[in-house]
Formats: sequence, C-alpha cells, structure tokens
Amino acid sequence: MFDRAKIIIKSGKGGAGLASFRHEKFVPFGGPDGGDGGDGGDIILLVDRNEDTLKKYYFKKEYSAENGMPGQHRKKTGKSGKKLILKIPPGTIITDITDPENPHIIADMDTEGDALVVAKGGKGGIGNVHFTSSTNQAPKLASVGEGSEEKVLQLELKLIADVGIIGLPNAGKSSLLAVSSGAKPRIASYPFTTLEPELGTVVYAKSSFVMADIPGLIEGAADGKGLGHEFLRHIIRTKLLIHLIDGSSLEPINDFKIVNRELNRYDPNLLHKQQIVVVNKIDKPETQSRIGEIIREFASEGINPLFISALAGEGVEGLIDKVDRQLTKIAAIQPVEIGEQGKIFRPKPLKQGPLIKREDDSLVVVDPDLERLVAGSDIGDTEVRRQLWRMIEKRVGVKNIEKAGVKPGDVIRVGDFEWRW
Ligand SMILES: Nc1nc2c(ncn2[C@@H]2O[C@H](COP(=O)(O)OP(=O)(O)OP(=O)(O)O)[C@@H](O)[C@H]2O)c(=O)[nH]1
Ligand SMILES: [Mg+2]
Repeated sequence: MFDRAKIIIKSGKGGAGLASFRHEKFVPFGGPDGGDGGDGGDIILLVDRNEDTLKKYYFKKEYSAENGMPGQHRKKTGKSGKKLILKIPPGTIITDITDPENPHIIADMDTEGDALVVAKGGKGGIGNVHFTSSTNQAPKLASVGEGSEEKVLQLELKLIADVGIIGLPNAGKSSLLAVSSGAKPRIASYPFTTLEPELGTVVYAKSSFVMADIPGLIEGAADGKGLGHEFLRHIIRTKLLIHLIDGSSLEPINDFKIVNRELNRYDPNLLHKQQIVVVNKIDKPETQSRIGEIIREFASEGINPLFISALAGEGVEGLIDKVDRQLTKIAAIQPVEIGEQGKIFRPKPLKQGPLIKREDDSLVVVDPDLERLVAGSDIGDTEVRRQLWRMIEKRVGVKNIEKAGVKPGDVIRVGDFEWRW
C-alpha cells in the first residue's frame, strides 16, 4: 500500500544580477545596463483528485525546481526558473522532517486544487541598473541570487472514512461492512482475511456515510505485530469507530481491552475517538448462552454494547441508525495540528536589519542582502570596493558601526569583503 513516502525537495536558486554598461558605437561609455537575475522556481504541492496513491513518490524521491537565469545586458531580467508542481491525492498530510529530531506537520491537504509552496525559489540577484543614484552614475555592483531551499518531507495519505470498524481478526468486520454497504469484501473463517482497509458507502434514511473495514488488530499491533500496525494510523482520520467483538470468543471483554490497549499505545488520541461497542455473532448458541454474562462484564466498564449478527443481518439496522445519529452530532472531523501559518506555509525568515558581531579584531556584518551583493560584485576592483563600502555604510549606518565599538584599524567584514576602518 503506497500511503507514505519521503521526498527530498529543492527549489531553484535565484540567478545572479549583472553589472554591465551599454556598449554603443561611438559612445565610449554608456550607462549601466545590467539586468536582474531571474527568480528560482518554487516547489508546490497540489491536491489532485485523479491521484489516489503516493506510489510515484516511491520510485522518484528527489525533486528540484529550475534555477533562475542570470541578468542580461540591456536591463533584461534573466529567465525565471520553472516551478515544479507535485500532485498529491486529497487527504495527504505533509510533515517537514528535515530535522528528524523536530518533525512538524505543515499542512493537511484535503481539498481539490489546494496548493502549497513547500520550497520557495530564491529571488533573483539585482543588476547594476538598480544601483544608480545621484552620487553614483556608474555603479559596478550587482548581487547574486538567493539560494535554494532544501527540505525533506514526509507525505502521508490517510484513509478518509466517517466510520472505522475495528476489532480482532475474525470478529466479523468485513461481514458487517458487506451487510451494511454495497462493498463486497472477502469474508472467511480465518484471521487476516482483510489485508488492506476496504471502504463501503452506507446509504441510510436520507444520508450516507463511508465505512472502512480496518484489518484485524492483535496484541502487539502497536509494535508491528500482525497487520494492524500499518493500519492503525488510518483510524486517525475516521470520525467514529465501531468496535466489533466476537461474542463467541473465549473472553469478549478481554478482546475489547486488547484492541483498546493497542490503540492507546499507538496514539493515546485514538482512545478519545468515540467508539460504539458492538458484540457480533449473536446468532451463535455460544454467544446467546452468555449474553447476560457479557452484558455484566461490559457494564462493569461502563459500557452498554449493542448485539448484532452480521451474518444474519440481525440488529444491523439499529446499529446503523445509531451510527448515523452520532455522526450528525460529530460535526466535523477533528483537524490535525497544523503549523501556525496554516495552509500556505512559507517558511521564510522574517526580514531583519543587519547584525554586527565582534570577532577578534574585526567586526562582522551579517546581512544576507549585503552578502549577496559582495558575492555578486568584483571585489578585486578598487572602484567596486569603494562603491560597496558606501552601500554598506548606508545600509548598516555609521552610527551603528560606531555603537558596535569600532576602533581605528579594525577590519569590517561582509562575506569575503574587508574594509579597514
Ligand atoms: N455465525 C456468525 N458468523 C459470522 C458472523 N459475522 C461473521 N461471521 C463469520 O466469521 C468469520 C470471519 O468474518 P469476517 O467478516 O471475515 O471477519 P473479519 O473481522 O473481517 O476478519 P479479518 O479480516 O480476518 O480481520 C467468517 O467465517 C464469517 O462468516 C455472525 O454474525 N455470525
Ligand atoms: Mg475482514
């Protein structure tokens, strides 16, 4: 079952801005004409209902969007990198696991057409046309583009059903699904007949709901025993559970406790999900002779179970009626916890002013914009160095440099650029 995948994504880098001057015949020295770099492409997840599994992400795991192209002469902006759209099925939960110690859910994408920028392309660098000013008619500065964003994401597809039927293997879960919906799941007298969750639509009165038959859970399921482990997590996205118990088993109350214990061990939130407790196989003489005992045992847990025969259809209508009424009470599915910024998550750092740090006898200015400017300009050229320094002074502010305790002879550093105070 292709319902969980890990992918590595990388947005495009921004193209470098260009520092150049117009070359015209008979005009020895034209004005600046270096254009900006193009923006790098974003990586976007898009919900598409034609997708029904995450299968393709098992075969291809690395995705990168195009880089932006460098700026051109004649003030032309470089071509932007193409964005990359990755289609996902509705009901996919996106978790950022770039830092495995700190995984966080960034979105729960349910709705057709929902899009999410998961890695923002770098902005293109600035060409020298933009550095023209009244005091500098021949700017030789240009900045490189922003870098790309790289992330590791986990995509997880969850079964979306209103009701999940849970219970030990052989309890009659598939039989119940078959008798109450149009689904035709495999039914057999041995455990683990159902290998994958099966969905059926139950039409009742004027409404309808989707019911899922979850493969049998056994003791130790939360540790990966049996088949249950893989499917425990599907239960999360159901609104309501039917907890089905084989009334003819040795100890029905014990079966009930085993399953709940596994739910709790897998995720304690699962136990908060409402359960309708149902004892099945009431048609069997072994069950009938113990009804009183079963009622008493469950009553001591504060539970008043329904009794049905999924085989004969007895009591099923009453159960469906109860499910239907409960579902209308549970207005909406509990939302998963989503990062503060909601669906459109753009994890860009907040823009902040330059930071000045002292390192031995130099002051280091930390400022991505200035660093890109240094990286994009020819710092071997004296005129470029002079212009760069003026930009740094303007952006950081002489007052702030002085406040940082600069002394004559100190070196001020921005990226690879050094200036003696
Ligand atoms: N007598 C009787 N037998 C039933 C009833 N419900 C189910 N069975 C039988 O119990 C066996 C298991 O039924 P399934 O519906 O396959 O059980 P399940 O819970 O889906 O089992 P797994 O998929 O293996 O977890 C089959 O032989 C069914 O015919 C019932 O109400 N009465
Ligand atoms: Mg089954």
